[in-house]
Amino acid sequence: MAFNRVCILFLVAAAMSFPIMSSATEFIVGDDSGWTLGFDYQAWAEGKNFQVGDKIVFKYLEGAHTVFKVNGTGFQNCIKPPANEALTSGNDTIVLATAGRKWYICGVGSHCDMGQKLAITVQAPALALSPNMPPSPSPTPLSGKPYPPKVADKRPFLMNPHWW
Ligand SMILES: *[C@@H]1O[C@H](CO)[C@@H](O)[C@H](O)[C@H]1NC(C)=O
Ligand SMILES: *[C@@H]1O[C@H](CO)[C@@H](O)[C@H](O)[C@H]1NC(C)=O
Ligand SMILES: [Cu+2]
Repeated sequence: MAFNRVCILFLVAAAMSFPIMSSATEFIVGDDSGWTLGFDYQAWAEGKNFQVGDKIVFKYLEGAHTVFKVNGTGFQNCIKPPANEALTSGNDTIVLATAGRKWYICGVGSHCDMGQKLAITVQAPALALSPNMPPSPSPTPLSGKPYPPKVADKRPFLMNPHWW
């Protein structure tokens, strides 16, 4: 019985964790607006759950914008890295490989100063089959019951040999 319960628990845990582990989410930055001026990317990012392994895609008309990955200072002050570090395809896919805060800015003109910048926080993946799984809730025999008589035993009346 206990074995079966552990099996069921295992299957439930596996079913719940596998979609998280195997299917990465692809976020289109700005959704239908894409990567552009006059869009609030902080509002867009708010409440979204970015996980390691997910992708973000910057979509824009090639030549109209670019994407630089920067650090927090570069984000704050719109410091553009060397031009050869820019993503310029208009369909720039970035795999979120590590957890933590990530910052992106547009490198065209003063677009970053005008607000074309994105900061996100990437979450570490949830561990699925860790050895720290919660213990099985299957009932174990209670040792050290406060009262010696087993009158309070939860087994059905007819199955309790102590009544006979
Ligand atoms: C942020 O990046 C700039 C280059 O763009 C670099 O000079 C600076 O040291 C970095 N700051 C930190 C805190 O890593
Ligand atoms: C954008 O890039 C992704 C792969 O990163 C590709 O699957 C998709 O077809 C591309 N879309 C366009 C419009 O080029
Ligand atoms: Cu731009």
